[in-house]
Amino acid sequence: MVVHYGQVVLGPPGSGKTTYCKAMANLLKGLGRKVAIVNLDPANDTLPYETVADVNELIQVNDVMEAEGVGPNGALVFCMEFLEKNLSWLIDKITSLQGHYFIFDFPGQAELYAHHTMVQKILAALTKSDVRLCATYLVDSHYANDPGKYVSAVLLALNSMMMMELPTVNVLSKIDSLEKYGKTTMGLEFYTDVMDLDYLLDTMNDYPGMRKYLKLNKAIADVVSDYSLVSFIPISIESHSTLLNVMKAVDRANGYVYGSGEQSNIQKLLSCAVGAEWEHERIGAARDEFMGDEEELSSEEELLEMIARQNQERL
Ligand SMILES: Nc1nc2c(ncn2[C@@H]2O[C@H](COP(=O)(O)OP(=O)(O)OP(=O)(O)O)[C@@H](O)[C@H]2O)c(=O)[nH]1
Ligand SMILES: [Mg+2]
Repeated sequence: MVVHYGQVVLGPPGSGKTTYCKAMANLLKGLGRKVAIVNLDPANDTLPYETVADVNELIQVNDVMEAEGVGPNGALVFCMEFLEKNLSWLIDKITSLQGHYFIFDFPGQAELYAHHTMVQKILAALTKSDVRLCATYLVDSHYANDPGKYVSAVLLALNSMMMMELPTVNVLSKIDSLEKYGKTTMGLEFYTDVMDLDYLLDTMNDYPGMRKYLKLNKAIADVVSDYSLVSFIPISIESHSTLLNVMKAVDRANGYVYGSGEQSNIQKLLSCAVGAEWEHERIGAARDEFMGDEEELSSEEELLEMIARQNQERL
């Protein structure tokens, strides 16, 4: 059976999933990959990208609302259940394409993931059909401006990792607008590396209404710290360097770096495989570009050209 590679893009409503799908697809296409986007969010009526499959071809939220007399959320759940029952539609579309890298745009509603199992079943069916997947879980970086929201967003990311049972790359999205909401209490790496959350809890007393939830937040923070699984890569769709960091992490997580034959340079392959990268490489671009740091930018254009050249040579 032919092996396919791809990523499923998850995260709360408005976290930037659809925008990321388009930006990541454009970046990968620029680097010479054959990219196919699949929209599995029935609520996405106008799409900014071209798809090879769109769940709206199978079922539409408005039709369900009318026929079943339910609201938009009920209709969304119905649509995803319908998709789960008609998975051959999706699998046929995927397996009919050769040599494509897939990006799946998913809905954000938490109840689909917390109270239902259809998304897990859809992902399990794709995995069974030899689609090697990584989940890219997006969290809006403006949560970093509010300790309570940040702690709950980290918990949601952890929950997604546990529920989806896929290798996951967590992403702090819209890092370019982080400081629009005011200076964060800690430096960027505190939020990307999910450092000692007790420091954040101490600052919660300064937020009106948060004091009474301190015990709850402490319990949540302890769960997150005990698992010690969540960390984030900061991105902005305006910055190729930050998207490249996510690409590298996802390529490692879903095995693309080992199986695609794209990385012709053995040194690059090894460094990608063992995760050897400096702290500056991972979050430095975001910090330098968007957090007012004055260090010089690395030449992202040169890097992009080098990868594109490698792909050209391989073809
Ligand atoms: N400043 C900034 N805005 C962004 C970025 N990425 C996405 N956005 C904006 O965030 C808003 C939500 O983006 P979407 O891509 O629709 O988010 P989504 O997660 O697909 O939303 P739902 O499908 O409703 O769950 C849009 O206004 C985007 O333009 C980014 O990197 N920087
Ligand atoms: Mg969307």
